Amino acid sequence: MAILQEIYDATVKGNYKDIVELIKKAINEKVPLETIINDALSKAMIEVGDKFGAGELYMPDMLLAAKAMKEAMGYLKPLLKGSEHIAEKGTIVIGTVKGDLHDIGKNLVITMAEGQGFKVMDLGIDVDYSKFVDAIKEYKPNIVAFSGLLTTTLANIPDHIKAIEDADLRKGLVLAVGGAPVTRHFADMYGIEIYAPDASGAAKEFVKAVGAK
Ligand code: B1M
Repeated sequence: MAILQEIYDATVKGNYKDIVELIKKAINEKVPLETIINDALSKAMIEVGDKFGAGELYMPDMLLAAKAMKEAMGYLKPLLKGSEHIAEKGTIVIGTVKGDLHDIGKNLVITMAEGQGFKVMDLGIDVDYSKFVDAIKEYKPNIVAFSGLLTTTLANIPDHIKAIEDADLRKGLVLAVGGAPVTRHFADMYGIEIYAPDASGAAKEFVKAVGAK
């Protein structure tokens, strides 16, 4: 579909000024919102990452692409929110792991989870272990979700879990993890109940975990 290619190209080029108009055009052409996110925006970010990894794009390019993605998500978020009549399914505490500043995927997970009726407490990026512990005490969530994009800082996951265990808060809590380098195997290694490769998959797993429909 030509419009999806246009959105893809605009994201790769970091053309944040035109991105919303292109998305409006796609919506007019009846392209489903999830197709716009998964097949154009997210795939474009993968290409940006690959080109960065190969030395064909630089940090400012990656920042511009992220800005385009954020503009796009800012417009799409209200449209993705579910009906206000959805019953509240539970509470999720989410954050990007310590040392990691990536938040676009996490924010997408939040949007999808809210769309499914969850109350989501967003702790932001580079979240210290103690912040998760404090948030669990304060909000008493059903699920605690970690987002991580860097292989290096995902190595902090066991310390995040240890902090929760040391505070005697692990029992009854469902843990979730996701992010580009994360796999089911990684989640299993640390006894993390939920792994999902993308935001809609994560929202579905959250619903299953609280036993709701
Ligand atoms: Co960075 N970065 N980055 N970056 N960046 C990656 C991740 C990288 C793969 C690029 C590359 O080199 N090929 C690489 C990591 C390599 C690795 O460790 N494996 C990398 C690097 C190296 C870095 C720096 C170290 C670069 C440097 O300084 N030399 C630096 C790190 C800074 C830090 O965090 N301390 C850095 C910085 C940045 C920017 C600030 C420029 C920017 C982030 C802006 C922001 O987030 N506000 C940025 C970007 C944009 C990227 C890429 C290009 C795109 C990430 C993105 O937003 N994707 C990325 C390349 C890539 O991932 N292939 C890259 C779109 C988003 C929708 O996808 O976040 O994967 P994603 O989320 C998905 C799923 O993963 C899942 O759902 C989402 C989709 O539905 N998901 C979950 C995410 N969280 C979940 C939680 C769940 C479930 C699912 O809970 C259960």
